[in-house]
Amino acid sequence: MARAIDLLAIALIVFPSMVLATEYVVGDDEGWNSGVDYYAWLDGKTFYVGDVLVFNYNAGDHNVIVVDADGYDKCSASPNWGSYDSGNDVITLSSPRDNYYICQWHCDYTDQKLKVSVLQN
Ligand SMILES: [Cu+2]
Repeated sequence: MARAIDLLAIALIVFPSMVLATEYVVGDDEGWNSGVDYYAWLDGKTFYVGDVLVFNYNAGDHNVIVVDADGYDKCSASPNWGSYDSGNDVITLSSPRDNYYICQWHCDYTDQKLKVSVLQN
């Protein structure tokens, strides 16, 4: 019986992150591009630690820079906490906090930026 309870406890700890992790394609079919309404895309979504964001775009046309709240507000790529430019960038949401992503070329002019708040699961 004790062993069964141990296994249940382990399952409850492990399953949320391993089995229930969700992969989100940012912008769905529209991808990571200028002119996409990312506020609308975020609507109704809740993100948890372990979930994955996929940024799809034509490499060379855009990029993904991880910034802080200030960089997000000002469309500034400084501080740069990570940058991606493959056109198929896969980012795991690894901790419960707010994450900020901008395209350094189109953040200002077309609002190509994304704030993802991540909850502990
Ligand atoms: Cu762009």
